[in-house]
Amino acid sequence: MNGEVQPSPPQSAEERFDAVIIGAGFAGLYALYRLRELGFKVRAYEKGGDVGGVWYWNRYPGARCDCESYYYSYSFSKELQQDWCWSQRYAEQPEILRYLRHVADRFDLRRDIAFNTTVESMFFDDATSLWTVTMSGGDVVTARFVVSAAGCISAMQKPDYPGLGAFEGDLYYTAAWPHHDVDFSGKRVGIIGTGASGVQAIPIIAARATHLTVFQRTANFVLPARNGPMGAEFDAWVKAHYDEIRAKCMASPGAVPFESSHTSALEVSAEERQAVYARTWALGGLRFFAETFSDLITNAEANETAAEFVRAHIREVVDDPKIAEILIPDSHPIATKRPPLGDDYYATFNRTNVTLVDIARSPITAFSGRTVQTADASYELDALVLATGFDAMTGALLRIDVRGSGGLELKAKWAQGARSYLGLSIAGFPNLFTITGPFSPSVVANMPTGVEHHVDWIAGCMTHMRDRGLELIEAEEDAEDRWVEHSTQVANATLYPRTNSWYVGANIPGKPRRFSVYLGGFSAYRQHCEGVAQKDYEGFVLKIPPAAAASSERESPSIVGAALSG
Ligand code: N01
Repeated sequence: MNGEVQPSPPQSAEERFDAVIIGAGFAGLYALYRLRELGFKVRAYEKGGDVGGVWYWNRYPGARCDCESYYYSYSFSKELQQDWCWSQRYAEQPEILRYLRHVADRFDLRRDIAFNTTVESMFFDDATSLWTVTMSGGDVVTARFVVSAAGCISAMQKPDYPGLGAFEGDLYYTAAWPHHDVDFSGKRVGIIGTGASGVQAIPIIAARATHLTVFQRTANFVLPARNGPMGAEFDAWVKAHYDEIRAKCMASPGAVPFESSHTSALEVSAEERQAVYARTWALGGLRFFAETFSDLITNAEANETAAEFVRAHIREVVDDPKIAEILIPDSHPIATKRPPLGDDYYATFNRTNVTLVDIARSPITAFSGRTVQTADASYELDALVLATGFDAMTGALLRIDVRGSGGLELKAKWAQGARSYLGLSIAGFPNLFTITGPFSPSVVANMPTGVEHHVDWIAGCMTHMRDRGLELIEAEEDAEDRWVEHSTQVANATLYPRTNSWYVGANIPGKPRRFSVYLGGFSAYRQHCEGVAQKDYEGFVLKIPPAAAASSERESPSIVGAALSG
């Protein structure tokens, strides 16, 4: 059952669905489960040979979650959460993939997923209010709704190095890692990229390879994960307290069961501050931000106190002061680039078989044979690993030819940057829902929790429409403008937008700079979405089918749910 290539369901030409789901990762699987449970006819299309999404593709050495698995997991089935046992606090990629395969089998989801199938284009027909969706291989289906579960950090970005093709050694991308074991023993390996993926891979590859050369463009603040076995006692405690844990996630800004701090880093003494940082540093993970001080992301001076704590740690751990200085981040406030979690990351640079190359100072200029040439040196390598990131937030959807009402191209709509109402819907693209889309809390909230919330909201909306005979929903342009404006104001009150990061699209040449994550907090966002639904989908237009509308004597074609529900 867990083979790489799964059989796809048989398909007749132009089959009609209530909803097509793009992707079968965390989001797509839950969307399929929930919508099917509500009686909708649904099919998911998945590019990969199995379920898993990013956890299917990102199987590089050391790949693991940077949230603890007991809350980076589904909550929709109490039986599932009681039955499943995580072996580690931060599960490794193979275990997360096993979990998602288990979910697919347990809820019999595979029969409605077409694997090895990429959605290539989708066109909305104004006359019928249906989407026509075309797949790689030429299959075409129609659907009332399309639910994009294509992911926020899933569209791999290949660096635009001219001449990379001239490298004759083995080339690997962390985000498209081979499905067989890669043996680095006896090899001279290079790695470009020191974001979350590189930081996880570097200590593991260093321990296996003859030599590892790390090409670093920007030094990152790396926090300790403090991974360890889950342990029977902790597992039992979690399972006895799951309701509280999930409730805490729902009520928290980051959808995580942390205790949010309400204290400024500047209102306590230096000693007290140091003690708070040391306590959360010892606990590990992203508690270093959530449970320390409330203004680390809004006040540059407060932020600097946390940054200095990490810099001191780097100086302490790294033996060679010159190497430590290259590793010390000074280009951005801490946390304005997603801080990677890594155990043993800095200590890895004390190994005699690891070389750190500062390519900000001496950029890579050429590749030839087995040589990577920088401005002032050359490096002989048998293999090169690219951990160079993703076209985040918009890349996955923009790689599909999406055309909405009146033939509007999504590429044109987002030419100056993403726009969305609530991260759930895009004006001009009726009946298209995006799970954790731009301007939702998406990547700053614990993903499975965010995904479940979005899917439940979408499922509620689709049920509302079905119950009232409504066949079209579209975000109003005004509502979208106001939401983007509000989200941008919230973001601009923080330090995030100033940093060149994938959050603002700065890693993609030519991408319009836009910070498109809602930073008002998951809990507040959730309440806002519920309010919108309760006010009969405020900010959306919901319509009966055009044919029914034509025969109706109603004055306004823009019939919101309230008008029909009475
Ligand atoms: O990608 P990144 P990632 N020449 O964009 C460098 C999530 N994630 O795959 O900073 C040289 O963060 C780039 O340098 P710079 C997580 O949210 C989660 O590591 O642009 N270098 C940077 O060092 C994460 O934040 C987990 O100067 C180039 C690196 O490549 C997100 O995915 C695990 C370059 C890219 O870092 C992305 O992480 C892994 C070039 N041309 C990832 N282009 C979990 O644990 C790029 N770089 C859940």
